[in-house]
Amino acid sequence: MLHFVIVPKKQKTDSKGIKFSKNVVIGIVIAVAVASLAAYFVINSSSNGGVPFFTPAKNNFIVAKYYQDSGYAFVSKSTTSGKKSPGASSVNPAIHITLGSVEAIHMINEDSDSGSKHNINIDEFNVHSRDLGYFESQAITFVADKAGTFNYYCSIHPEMKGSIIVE
Ligand SMILES: [Cu+2]
Repeated sequence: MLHFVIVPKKQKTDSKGIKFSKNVVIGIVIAVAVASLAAYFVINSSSNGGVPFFTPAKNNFIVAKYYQDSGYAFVSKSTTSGKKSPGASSVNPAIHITLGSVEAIHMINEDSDSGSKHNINIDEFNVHSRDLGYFESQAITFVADKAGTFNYYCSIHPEMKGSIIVE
């Protein structure tokens, strides 16, 4: 991205005009370049549909685990207060999302027991994480622009899957 500043000759002779010193002009050129670069990255930070968004995303934390008795599973990491019960309700939880909202899926692999890698995918929203090793995490932001019930899943372990309900 190049920015050319053309200073007309008139301006130099016009004593009423605002004169900028060379350093100020260079400063403005740099500021404009930085601002356009920042805008470029903000607009390109959208992950599905190329729709730019500027609102903070709602966070959804999900953890990949392995249980001796039940095998591989996604577990929700609720940020709301309440009892920490590792009951069946928190395994492969249904994620409820408001239509049109900006959502961030934070996936964390806390599977130290099997040592397997895990990933998370939501095909309809073009969400595909890397294969994450133990204690690796990845956050993926998307716009929930379709209503309905969709699956999130780990492509390595078919039993790791749950519903995303957008309404
Ligand atoms: Cu997995």
